[in-house]
Amino acid sequence: MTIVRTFRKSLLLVTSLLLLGGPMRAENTDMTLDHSVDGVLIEAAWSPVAPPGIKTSALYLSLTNLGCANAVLVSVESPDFMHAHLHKSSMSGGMATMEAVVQVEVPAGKTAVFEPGGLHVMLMGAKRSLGLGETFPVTLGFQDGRKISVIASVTAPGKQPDASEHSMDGHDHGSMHMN
Ligand SMILES: [Cu+2]
Repeated sequence: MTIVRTFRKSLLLVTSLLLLGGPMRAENTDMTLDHSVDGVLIEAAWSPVAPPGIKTSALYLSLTNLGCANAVLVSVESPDFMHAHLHKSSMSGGMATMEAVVQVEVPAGKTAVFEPGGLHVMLMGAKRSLGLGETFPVTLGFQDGRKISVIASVTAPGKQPDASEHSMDGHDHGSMHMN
């Protein structure tokens, strides 16, 4: 990667994503959760339901870059939350920590997976309570100015839509990544 990184120190991390997936995925039939615009495919945007009264939640998804150049995710926003930030969780010495991430670079042909224990979008200041099964819009902003909007589903705690008993969440091609 040739991009010069200027935020090496401090808590801010510039993350170059390595890929958890193998070959590019087959076309997905789940129209309610997938969105492909300008060569970026967002799949399975999901957010575990927050406990009553809690206005902070996390958003997970997978982002596949179908284009020929790096896709660099720099912002996330939702009309249902005051703030949304890119974060990365990790374990160090048995302690879970979380850091802000300035941007997420996804090389051409690769998939970045946002999942519990790793990359996620921190959603803060919910403007309404979002119950199980509800959805909310999220817009992803890229360095080149592209904006991609997707609909995220509120799922049972810790559950990806894939793992849900909900029939509309019909991923059946084994796209979950096991650690
Ligand atoms: Cu976080």
